Amino acid sequence: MTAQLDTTSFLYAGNSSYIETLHARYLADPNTVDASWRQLFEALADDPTLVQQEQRGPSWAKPLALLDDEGLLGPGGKAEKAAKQAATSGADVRGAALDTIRAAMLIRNYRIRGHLKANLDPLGLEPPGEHPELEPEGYGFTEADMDRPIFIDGMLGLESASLREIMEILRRTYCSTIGIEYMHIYHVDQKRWLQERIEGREKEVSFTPEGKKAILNKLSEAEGFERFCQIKFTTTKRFGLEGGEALIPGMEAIIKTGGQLGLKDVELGMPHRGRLSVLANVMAKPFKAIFSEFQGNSSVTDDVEGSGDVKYHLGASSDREFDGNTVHLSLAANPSHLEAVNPVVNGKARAKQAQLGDLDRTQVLSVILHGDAAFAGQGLVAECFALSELRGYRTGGTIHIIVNNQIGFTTSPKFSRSSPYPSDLAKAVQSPIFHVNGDDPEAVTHVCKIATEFRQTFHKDVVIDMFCYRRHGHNETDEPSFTQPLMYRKIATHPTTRQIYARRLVQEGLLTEGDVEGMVAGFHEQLEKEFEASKSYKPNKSDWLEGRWTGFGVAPKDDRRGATAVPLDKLRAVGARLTEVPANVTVHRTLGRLLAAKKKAINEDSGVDWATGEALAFGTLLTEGHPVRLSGQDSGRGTFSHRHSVWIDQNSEERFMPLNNLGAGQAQYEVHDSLLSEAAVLGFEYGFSLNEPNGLVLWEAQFGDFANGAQVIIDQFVCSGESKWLRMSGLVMLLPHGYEGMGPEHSSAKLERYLQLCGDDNMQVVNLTTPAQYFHVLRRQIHRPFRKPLIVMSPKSLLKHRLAVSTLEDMGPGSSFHRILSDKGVGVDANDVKRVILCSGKVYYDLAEEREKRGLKDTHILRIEQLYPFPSAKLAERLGGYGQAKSVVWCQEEPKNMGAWTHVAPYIEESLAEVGHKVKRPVYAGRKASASPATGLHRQHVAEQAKLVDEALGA
Ligand SMILES: Cc1ncc(C[n+]2csc(CCOP(=O)(O)OP(=O)(O)O)c2C)c(N)n1
Ligand SMILES: [Mg+2]
Repeated sequence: MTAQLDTTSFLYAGNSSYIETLHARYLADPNTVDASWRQLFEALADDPTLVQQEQRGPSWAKPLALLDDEGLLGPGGKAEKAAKQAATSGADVRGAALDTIRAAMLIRNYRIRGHLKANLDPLGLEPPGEHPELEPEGYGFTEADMDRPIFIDGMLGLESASLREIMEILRRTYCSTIGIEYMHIYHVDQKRWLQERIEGREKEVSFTPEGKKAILNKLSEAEGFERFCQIKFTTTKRFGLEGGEALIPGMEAIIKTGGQLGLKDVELGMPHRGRLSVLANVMAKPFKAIFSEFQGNSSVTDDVEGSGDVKYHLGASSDREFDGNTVHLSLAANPSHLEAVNPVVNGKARAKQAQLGDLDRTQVLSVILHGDAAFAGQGLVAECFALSELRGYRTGGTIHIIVNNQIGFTTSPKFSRSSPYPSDLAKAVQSPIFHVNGDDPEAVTHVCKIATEFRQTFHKDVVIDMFCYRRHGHNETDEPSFTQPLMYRKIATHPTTRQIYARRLVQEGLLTEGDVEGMVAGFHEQLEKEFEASKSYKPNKSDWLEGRWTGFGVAPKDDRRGATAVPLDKLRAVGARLTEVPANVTVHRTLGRLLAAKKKAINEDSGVDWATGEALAFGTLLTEGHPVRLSGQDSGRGTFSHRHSVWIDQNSEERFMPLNNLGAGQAQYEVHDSLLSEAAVLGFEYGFSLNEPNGLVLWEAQFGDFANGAQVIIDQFVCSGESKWLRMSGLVMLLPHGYEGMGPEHSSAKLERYLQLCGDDNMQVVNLTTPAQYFHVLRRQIHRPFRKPLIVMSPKSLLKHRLAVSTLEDMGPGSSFHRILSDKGVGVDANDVKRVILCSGKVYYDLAEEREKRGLKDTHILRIEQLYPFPSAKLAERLGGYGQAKSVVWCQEEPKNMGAWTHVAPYIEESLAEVGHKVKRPVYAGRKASASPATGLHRQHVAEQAKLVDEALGA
């Protein structure tokens, strides 16, 4: 289970921050890095871009240097050049310069606003309007000027051209069935690249006869598949693609072009619309398998458990080959919640890139499909754009395709978005946006190709906004004319994309009517055969636990401790590396003192604190070859200034990560201060964990209550993904929790919510009290042959509590995680115990300290460290040991309607019953039910806390 990543390879992308640290050190002084690294850095000296790429920030930096990218003004500018040329040939100098300036302005305005006049809507509901900035007259040109050559100095790929030709090229390039928005990009090189790719005399969309036939063929499949389903499964919802079939040849173009440009893997995410068509016609899922599912059969083999999901949510994977290039496609399973899968897909892509050593991120691409209404409305779209350029989360650019059918369920765009296009948010990260008319499949295929080339060249997000329509209602049984009667009257008589394109190819003389009909009939015949075969179809394998998941299995029913103990000398060695400041790093004075204290604690084994327990867990996993990735707001230092896993040199601000300096052969530690988002970051880490079972992946909330901003990821993926889609995840969520008088918003991580989500052995929820328990629970995530998400109520004040410390022995040989902890060496003989207090988390220390103060000897405290799966049998055994106890109390800090009370009470009753205890049920000691999790008044907090401790101790 300790599959080794090739983390020693220089090109292992997960090493990026490690490489970066080393590279920075090398630049400062080549002798400070190992000889093998030195050689590599020397070899890279000619092309240091790979290293720099990983170091650079987002691409919006320094825009001012890039103004006047047309080079129109000033000495050497186009205007001056035109004037000089005119002077040498004796022409009108002023007129020539003016012509050039006016033509350049005209060209520039087409580049900026040409899309407004483009023919994008297949239904033509709102014909493109006129715009003075796009008419030559607006620049003082008249009909008489049309044929005079104008010097344009390379614009449109031409030295000079007549106004007639300029207009012809501009209209074709910017106002045809393609409308491009890219002039919001600051980078001249990216704009130039696009201009050179699309502008000019021979840059029109053009396909070979084979290319055209392939497009028609794909359209015939897309249309034929939907029609066939409509006939055979008339009343079944499938959220068909009808009206947007050009998506299918478009996606083919992305995979094919990508394959030519080094792509090996595509991580796909998409909503309901057209999903079945994509599965069949892009991912090559057998039609008979799909038809079998339509008949109500399961998509997995009988031996697989799980609650299952509807067919338009399931994931899939396959290999496609184009021109000898094989590309692996993986479609993420997704919930109904539109756009929620986006960060998951990106996290999956990032993990794959790390595994392939895809440092420039051209081998793995995420492609995400969207509906127009969802893309404009869902906040996760904006969050993912915000992630897209950040060092810890970038994936080298996502290709977004909006299937813009100009409607969302029953809502028209004018009611569902405030921006002109659904794609406008993409401008924030300077993505080029290709609007395209879905009834021109050649144009769609063309922009998909360009978008892929752009992404592979510049490694940033690209958006394709395919205008189309939805032929039926929201689903096939829904009536659209209640709400959009005019649109649907138009659609009723509108020919299909395939019909339009077939007619075009017949008119071009490429095909006969007979050829076209043959294509349709041939495909229909194939589907009939598949339909017959579907009746007896049985899936022969479930794509569960394949690839990197090979060797994992269903979780056993035992205590699942895992082998988490670590030899003492190993703990000391890792501890020494973690507290040793290299001579060339100047740490902050306070940190220096802290490290010295930690060093002493480890050397003398005088009690390691929470952060050290965590660092030892991470460090030992890393040295065992398991990468660790932690992300969250301010996670590098830690919100409570406790983690310090990145040391910032006080003179240079260079970053030093002790966990990446443990020794040769270690795996990579990544810690990322995330952007200030919860949903996208949690989704990203969840996605990462889906593709990296051998790494420890953690997301940390700043305070636990902020996690509800990511509720959709928790509900739809973390807690139910395995059951719905047979996808395991070992993701850890760290949620600071505890009542410390900080007010309503920073006290509760809403433990009750997680406990309420528990069922079917879906995840683990813990509320721990010692660093050693934390150490083991983290290591346990990796050292067992299955994966389950782990929800940790992580501490705040316990981070520095004098009693919340552990010894190295607690982590050393023979030690392990305990689901229940009892007091050591406290009180009297078990038979004399009168009161058993059960609790979980930080309140234990309040209870224990007060018990000591009061000298209570007959009160025993049991800590339920793991709340789910609940350790019922173990608790029964423990309670049975206190047969003389007169009361059993559940004590919690949280109000009665929160915390663990309603979760634990029935379990405790069952355990008491099981051992025939004379106490039948636990007594509650805690805050009364309340609307807000905690009081904002400190004095009241203190009084409430004292009262609940008092009640628990039975004063
Ligand atoms: C987060 C979320 N809210 C609401 C819904 C319900 N819903 C399903 S489809 C849909 C309309 C989607 O419109 P659009 O994104 O344009 O996709 P289309 O169906 O037109 O392809 C809505 C509101 C949902 N699935 N997810
Ligand atoms: Mg829509």
